[in-house]
Amino acid sequence: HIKDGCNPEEPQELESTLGNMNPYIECLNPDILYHLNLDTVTTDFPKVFGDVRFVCLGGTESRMEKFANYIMKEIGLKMSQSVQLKNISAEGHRYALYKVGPVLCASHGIGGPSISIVLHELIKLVFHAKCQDPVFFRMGTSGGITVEPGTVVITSEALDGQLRPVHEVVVQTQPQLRPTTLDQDLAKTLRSLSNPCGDGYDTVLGKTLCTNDFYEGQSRLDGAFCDYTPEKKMAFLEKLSQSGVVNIEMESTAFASLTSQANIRAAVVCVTLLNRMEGDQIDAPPARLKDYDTRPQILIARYIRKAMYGE
Ligand code: R2B
Ligand code: URA
Repeated sequence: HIKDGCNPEEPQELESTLGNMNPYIECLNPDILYHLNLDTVTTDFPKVFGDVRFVCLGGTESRMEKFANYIMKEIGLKMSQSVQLKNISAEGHRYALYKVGPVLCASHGIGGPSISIVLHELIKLVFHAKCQDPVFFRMGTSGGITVEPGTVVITSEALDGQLRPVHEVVVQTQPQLRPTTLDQDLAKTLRSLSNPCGDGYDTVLGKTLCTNDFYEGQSRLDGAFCDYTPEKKMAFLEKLSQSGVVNIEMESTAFASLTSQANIRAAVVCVTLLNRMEGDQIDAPPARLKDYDTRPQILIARYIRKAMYGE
């Protein structure tokens, strides 16, 4: 459909597909995405980032660099031998950002505050670039509840430390409870791309508990402090299991609430490093942890290849 007054010879101006964006962004010239070391005057966002369709986040810089190299091969993108993938945000010294054709790969650090900062800036990035219906993924690690270590969990619902399906943001002293909606169709599609016989590990859909701490927040007995008993710890983990919680991590509520606020389809895919019913310390050998780390990446790469090439 061509709008009145448009010249069909000229490329159509695309609009951002995002919703509910901050109206004051339009007044910023430049808009400085401080932690990504980007700004809208020195970088032409629609030109550089306009083709982005998938935004993949993971905790560490090294995981995201590995994923960027892996997805480059998976989608058959070749870069000339002298050109290496470049961390676009290196000078910001906070997060890593790589662009591989339509796939943007970013690190998010640990916890809600860290992922929330990079998500504000990534959402503004795809907004300024006028990306069309970008899909966001978080690929991470987690502690499993009853499931075998190495199981891949696709989050059906993200719950906060009080088991509420919300992300609490304190704005001008007032706690705001933002819903942690995730795209259920996307989660099911991802699940359908697992291969229970061939993969050699399970991929399940289930609820994820998101905490603000790795130790007491996740009912561990191995933090610097602990004022509950082993029995209380187990009672809490049992309660989680009975509520349908399959894993525990630290970013899903912020990730789900920020993406859903902008009407962005999003999914959380985390591998479990241990079964919390059996212990607290992560003692799997490095080679096994490395293998676990690739599992969410493999599933997300299958999704991206299918979306790009139908295979
Ligand atoms: C999983 O692993 C990290 C803590 O070790 C944290 O970022 C998370 O969600
Ligand atoms: N990440 C977490 O947040 N918890 C775990 O137990 C393992 C990884």
